[in-house]
Amino acid sequence: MINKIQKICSILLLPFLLNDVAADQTVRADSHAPIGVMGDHTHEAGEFMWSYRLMYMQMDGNRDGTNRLAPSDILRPAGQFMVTPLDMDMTMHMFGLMYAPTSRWTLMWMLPFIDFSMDHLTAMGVNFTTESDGFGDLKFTGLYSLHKTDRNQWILNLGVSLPTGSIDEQDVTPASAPNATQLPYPMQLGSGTVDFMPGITFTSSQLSYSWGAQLMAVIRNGENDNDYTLGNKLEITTWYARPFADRWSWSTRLSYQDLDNIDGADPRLNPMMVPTADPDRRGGTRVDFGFGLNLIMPGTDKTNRLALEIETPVQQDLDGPQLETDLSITLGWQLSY
Ligand SMILES: [Cu+2]
Repeated sequence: MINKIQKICSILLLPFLLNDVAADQTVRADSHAPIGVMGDHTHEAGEFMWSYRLMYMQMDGNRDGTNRLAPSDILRPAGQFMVTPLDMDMTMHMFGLMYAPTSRWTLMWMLPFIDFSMDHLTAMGVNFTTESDGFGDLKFTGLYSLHKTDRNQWILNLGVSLPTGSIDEQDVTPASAPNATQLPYPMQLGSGTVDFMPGITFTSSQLSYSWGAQLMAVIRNGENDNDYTLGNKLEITTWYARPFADRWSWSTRLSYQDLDNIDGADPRLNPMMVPTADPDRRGGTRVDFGFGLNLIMPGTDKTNRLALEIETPVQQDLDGPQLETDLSITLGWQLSY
């Protein structure tokens, strides 16, 4: 028993015991942004990086503007809908590959596998759940190192998202059989359009801390096969990180997101039935606060990183009724060589 405790303690303390070993190591845990940020760094020419992120997002309860709504505010007779969503869970597995053909250019591919589950309540008092899962949109980004010194770097992010994710997810629960129905917009896995993702990233590494900022847009092009276009998105984020115990760093982050409503409409969805089927109830703004940890794992010639980030909204203003976001957790692993 004591042996076991000793073993567990030594594993937990390993990063601290290895301080001396890490002292001559040049790679800092905070040389990568908090794990929720994408495209924050470039690689040396010829370098590869594989990554995997497990992202979990929890949405619980509805809002209109900044006010919270009870289901009875949304459902008839007080409200105008036959059905309301109650909560939604999203689990996403994000697979990534980075490769730098030159010191100026780093290429990045990302493919998500998404799993949605949404609970509902009807005006008649019946609960039901809808689910969808599958691969989302494949994203390809060219990261151009505009300016790099020992301390600072400016990166131009030139991304494109390809419509590999399904926009024809249907409700296949026994309750809906045999007439499968089209699931509403937030249960679909892709945008159905080719989207541009331009952005700019700045990072600065000082002796005892680092910080960075990123501005990123998602610009949709044309209309998808189901006669609609998801809203454009603007994201601004800034973070501050501090190394501790050499192989570790902690971070705080603030991000702002502005999402537009949907243009057009899927003719199979009835916007009078449930708020999630209304293209004009998808937009809004949100401010998130995040806390993260980065770790460079000891004992390997490859750079092996683990990271965790937890984010929670501090403000959200939604075109509702719309589900509010409550929590998101990102766990990531990165291996470069
Ligand atoms: Cu990388």
